[in-house]
Amino acid sequence: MKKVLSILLVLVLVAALAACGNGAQDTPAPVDDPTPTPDVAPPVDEDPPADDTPANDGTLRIGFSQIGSESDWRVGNTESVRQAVADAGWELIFNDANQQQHNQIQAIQDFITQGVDYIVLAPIVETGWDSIMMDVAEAGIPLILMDRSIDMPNQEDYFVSWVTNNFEDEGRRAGEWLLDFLEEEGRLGDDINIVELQGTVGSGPAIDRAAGFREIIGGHANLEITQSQTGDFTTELGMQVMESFLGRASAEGRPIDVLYAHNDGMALGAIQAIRDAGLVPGEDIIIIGVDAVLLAFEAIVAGDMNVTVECSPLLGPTVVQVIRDIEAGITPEQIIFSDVRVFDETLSLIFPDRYLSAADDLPNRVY
Ligand code: GYE
Repeated sequence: MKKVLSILLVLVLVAALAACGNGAQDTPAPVDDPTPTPDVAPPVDEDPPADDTPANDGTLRIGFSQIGSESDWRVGNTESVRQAVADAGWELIFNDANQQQHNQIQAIQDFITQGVDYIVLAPIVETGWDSIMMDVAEAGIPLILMDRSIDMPNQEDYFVSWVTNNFEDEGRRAGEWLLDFLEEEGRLGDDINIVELQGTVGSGPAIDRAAGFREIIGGHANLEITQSQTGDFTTELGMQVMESFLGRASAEGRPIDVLYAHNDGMALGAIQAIRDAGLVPGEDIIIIGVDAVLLAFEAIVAGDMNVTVECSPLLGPTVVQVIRDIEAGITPEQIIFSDVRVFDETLSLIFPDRYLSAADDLPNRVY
């Protein structure tokens, strides 16, 4: 059944591309949206087309289902897509799902009803997409997966390309940095208690960042993850959960040596909790974050945080390139990863080939 659907999707795409090639100039209306549909209620659209740009003048209409605005990373990601689509001169139909999967499913349903030309989806969690993905395939709308992963049978048949970062590698790089740092400090043989602030439960980056980190520290029995809980990728929960980690650590008499936070936002919240507990962040507790947001760079330069592993949210231009390729009849790559770089203010001075200086790169930060 799924194979049939995906073959159908491919056929529709081929037909659409062939039709474009046969006189796109004199038939400006998109082939899969030949008639205007004025009576269909549009979803929330914060980015209306310019007055002189009617909806079906040949301009591509891109439906973008975004997770929410839970972190600076996410805000930077939304901005990157908005800017890239605007630069291309296309129309963006944007929906913020407020961290709710059911809102994302509803938004995609609306995109199908509206007959958008492309759908861009940043899926909050990995599972639960089977039925809506089949609807998209049936509607013949190419879907580009951005940022997080999905997990369903034959998933690769349901998106034309996945523009993302390598979350497992990010976890590995965080683990490697910790080993190098402990070695440098002469503590690699000591008992080290690590607490972990996980991302949103069931999300690709939470699953993969946990796995990659464990893969690296797994060979060191003296490095133990003593507490691990989700902070849902938010600064507020990062602070609250760190408070409870600290409470339990002191009740059990097991001081915390390291915090591994799955994003910088949670690390920054945790820094506040550490201060409130009368400890010195970055010294009493080694703090590792992921994302490389501006505030983390400032915290590293100030000595409050030790390292951040970069995960670029600036995926908009790549998404636009994928759409351009499809429009030109070029098959885009199935998975497109960004580079992973690691920024600190200690090891980068000793191993400049492996780590980069946060102070040096601070002026270049755009999110
Ligand atoms: O690390 C976090 C955001 O999915 C990679 O989501 C993204 C993550 C990012 O909320 O800050």
